[in-house]
Amino acid sequence: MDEQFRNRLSEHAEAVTRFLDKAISPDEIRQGEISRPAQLIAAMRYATLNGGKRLRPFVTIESAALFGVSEAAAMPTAAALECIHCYSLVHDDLPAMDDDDLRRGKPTVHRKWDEATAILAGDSLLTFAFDLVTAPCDGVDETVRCKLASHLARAAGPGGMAGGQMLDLQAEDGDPGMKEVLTLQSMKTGALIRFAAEAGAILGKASPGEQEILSRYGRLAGQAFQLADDILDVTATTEQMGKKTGKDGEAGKGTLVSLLGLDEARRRLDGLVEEAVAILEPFGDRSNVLKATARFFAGRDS
Ligand code: GRG
Repeated sequence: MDEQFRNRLSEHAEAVTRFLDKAISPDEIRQGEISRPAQLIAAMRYATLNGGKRLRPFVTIESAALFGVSEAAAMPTAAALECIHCYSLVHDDLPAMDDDDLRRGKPTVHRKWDEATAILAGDSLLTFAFDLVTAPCDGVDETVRCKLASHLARAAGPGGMAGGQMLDLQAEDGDPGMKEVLTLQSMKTGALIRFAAEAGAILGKASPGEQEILSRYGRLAGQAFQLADDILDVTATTEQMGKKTGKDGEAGKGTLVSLLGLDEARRRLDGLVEEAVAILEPFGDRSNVLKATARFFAGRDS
């Protein structure tokens, strides 16, 4: 992978971490808050500041940059998205869901503290995300913030990620086919990644046509990300991924790898990346980073 791309990824990731470190702090009481319980804040910090790759915020910051929006103006939305992603991981790891002991190579939140703390940390990250996205921010007017909040809610809620998780749990008892697997994946993992790209266009007040391009790119990038994850689940080690692998097979989960086989899944992944790159062509070289991001999603090894 191109060194310039990796540097850019780590620069944005560090900026997101600095922003979250400040925003989710025991002393950073916001107007209207009464107090911030130490254990809850500690669990929220542990969930967000423990080494995530920050891929979704990266897509938001880079999509926004395509329309001339600064990193500072995109940051609250990017960080909000990361909060929702981290909440979903905390809740996904709970005994009632995937029952995992390891996340990002460290004990999961309910293992480090307890289930109640993990549930409340997840709830708080979800709620806090909407505080971040709607709070006044230089260069982002009220209409834009309202639109971002609405799109984020639809991506994370019953018709998006949470709904996808429900379908995923139900699929364990059934025998889902291609259509079912594609739908649940587009909701469970895809919706947040689609939002990551759409958010840049919303922040940049892009034309409806441009917004549609970013939305389609986000959909394809999300599919590529999930398909790479399914492939890694059967090809990578637990150490490499920082979480238990081989779980899909153990749970009897239908994935594109189990439905298509590894070779066909890899061919499909290449096709998704080609499509994602082609869709950005109207933006020319200005979209090179987003094109590289789609390739990175497909080629990642953790
Ligand atoms: C509990 C409402 C609720 C939703 C859970 C996203 C999700 C839905 C569950 C996670 C299950 C999972 C491992 C899905 C595969 C794709 C995925 C989200 C991988 C982790 O994302 P990365 O690689 O993680 O971006 P880091 O740690 O880098 O942030």
